[in-house]
Amino acid sequence: MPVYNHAKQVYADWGVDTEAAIQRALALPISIHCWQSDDVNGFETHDGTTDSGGIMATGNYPGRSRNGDELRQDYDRVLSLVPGEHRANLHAIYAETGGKPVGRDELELEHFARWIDWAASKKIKLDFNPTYFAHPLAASGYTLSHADPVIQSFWIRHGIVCRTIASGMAQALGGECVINHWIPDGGKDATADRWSPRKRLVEAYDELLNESLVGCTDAVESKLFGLGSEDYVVGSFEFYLSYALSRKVVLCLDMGHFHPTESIADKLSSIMQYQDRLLMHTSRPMRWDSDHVVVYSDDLRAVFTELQRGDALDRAIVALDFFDASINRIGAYVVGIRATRKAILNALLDPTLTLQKLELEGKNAQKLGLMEELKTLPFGAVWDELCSRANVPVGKAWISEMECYEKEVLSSRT
Ligand SMILES: [Mn+2]
Repeated sequence: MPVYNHAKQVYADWGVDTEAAIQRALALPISIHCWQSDDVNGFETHDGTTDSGGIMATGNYPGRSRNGDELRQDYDRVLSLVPGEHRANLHAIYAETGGKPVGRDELELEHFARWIDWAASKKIKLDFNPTYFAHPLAASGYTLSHADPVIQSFWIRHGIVCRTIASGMAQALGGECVINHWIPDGGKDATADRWSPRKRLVEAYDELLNESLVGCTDAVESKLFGLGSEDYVVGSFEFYLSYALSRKVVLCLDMGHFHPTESIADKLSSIMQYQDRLLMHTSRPMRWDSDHVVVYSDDLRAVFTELQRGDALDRAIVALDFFDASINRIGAYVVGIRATRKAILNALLDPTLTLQKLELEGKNAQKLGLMEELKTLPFGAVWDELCSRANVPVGKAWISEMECYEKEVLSSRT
């Protein structure tokens, strides 16, 4: 392609190999969350509560998936529109129990048999998440840190069965299954005891993570605040940073779980001095943890550029976490996944050594100048080439495919 050949030459003049960048960008797995397809509803028969533990998908655009078959149908279409290596990320509430109510603390691998069969047929791996929210026993706002040992132990048992399921998924599909633990626990206002819940949370995790399971990679995810936990979140950043370091589990950073002006990118070179791996949830907060669809923003580029500059891309586990119920959900997926892959490619095209050398030599105007020029290099041509090689639509061509799918499939879901 002449446009790509020109771009390849332009980057070569900067000392950047576009061929190597395309190959590496395609190979880095992105774990696609299942919950954008159905607005975090899940397949359980709820007994009364729709409380979702401080997260909320707003909007009522038609066409959300209503069962496993529809969700997998959505996955299939999405996977045909996005380039590169992918994984599928499930929550426990996406168990398929054949209509039989099964307690969260009684879930078994067999309830995910259809997911495993599907993943095997697609040659993709599964990741997993316990669902510590949207449940009557989470209605108080506390789960693993609950003061009532009966409720706390229910959630510990849920964590344990989920780890067993994750290990089973890993063994069935090969490789590892990353299981991410996020809890909504916290207080709305003027919390008088911020100590006891955190002490109980340490004890709960120590119990549920006690056993080492084949293929099960545990991660823990912090948060700043949630709906109903504005004043106090038990699992804060400091809590989990310390927990992950002392217990040797993976830390998860969600781009929506920090102060709006806080740079997640700047944390990476600190945390990764001590942590081998890091789970990144790409999300887009708008004024708060709003979980907007990820776009190709400065924040997203900064995260992946920072990982590349530290030669740490291979130590990052990349997963998506957003949900917008107000737009076509296939479109939401494709925009977020392609934006994340673009940011990975952009990072791999960074002339890191050149920039770092100028900085070391004190040539900071030259460095700033190059960084500005970098912004208008023909990145789009390299991105199009990546899509073309992955046999997915180039440029905006995916939009008409989304529209076809809406007409043929989504419009009949009423
Ligand atoms: Mn997250």
